[in-house]
Amino acid sequence: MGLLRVFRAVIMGPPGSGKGTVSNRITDSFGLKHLSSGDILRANIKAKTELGLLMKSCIDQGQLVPDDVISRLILSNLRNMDHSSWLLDGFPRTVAQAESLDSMCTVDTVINLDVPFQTIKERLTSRWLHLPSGRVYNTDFNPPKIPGLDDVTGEPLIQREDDTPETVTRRLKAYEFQTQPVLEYYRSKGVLETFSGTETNKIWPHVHTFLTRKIPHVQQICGQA
Ligand code: G5P
Ligand code: MG
Repeated sequence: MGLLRVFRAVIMGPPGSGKGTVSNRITDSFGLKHLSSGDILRANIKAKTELGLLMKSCIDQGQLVPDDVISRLILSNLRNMDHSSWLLDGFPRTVAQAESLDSMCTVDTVINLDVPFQTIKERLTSRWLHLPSGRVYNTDFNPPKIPGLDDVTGEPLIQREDDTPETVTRRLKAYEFQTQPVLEYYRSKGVLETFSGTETNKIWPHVHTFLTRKIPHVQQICGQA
């Protein structure tokens, strides 16, 4: 089949649009490695690292953490995955972050989940999370088999401190003013693919079809190079 190049994708969308849920399905179906900036930050908070302690109040208040801190953290993680295909979730979230990612590598595709804000507000207050793996549940949409426990490990689930209604509103504002310009940035580079809807189960088949076409295509082009 010739040489296979790695495939690099970013998944974007407002808080609660389903980035984590769709990422889990993409990694299951296509074997990309999943790197979530929010999961990494929460792991640092849980482990009480210096970085985690510094960032906790920002995150709890629904504000973005500083660009230089998060860019350094994510880029150093990506350097360790140099030879793997990956899916980046939650980064970049500002144009400055997108530029720092560009200075290291070219992104093949940006999947943009376009979900109305009202739908999001309803979802986030019923979210439960398995912190070590990043698996997400929802008491209405995909409840765990046993309430409060992770399906795979049986370990306890937690609720995020930034999922209160006031903080969700602040996170949506940060998205509107700081992250939406990143969509323009990628649109102008011709790599943005938008999927609109109010239900992940309806959005997912379109993402799956798109990636099925896209991933072999990248590999084919490089096989010929
Ligand atoms: P995060 O962790 O990146 P957000 O705010 O971008 O957080 P979040 O909340 O993790 O995004 P998501 O991943 O888009 O949302 O969505 P999800 O978890 O899959 O789904 C949300 C809920 O809805 C779940 O309970 C799920 O089961 C349910 N659900 C999914 N689909 C459906 C459906 O069809 N129907 C229903 N009813 N339910 C559904 O970032 C957190 C913080 O970290 C900092 C910031 O402070 C940020 O606020 N941070 C950064 N700061 C600066 N720069 C960066 N790059 C940063 N990255 C993180
Ligand atoms: Mg998430």
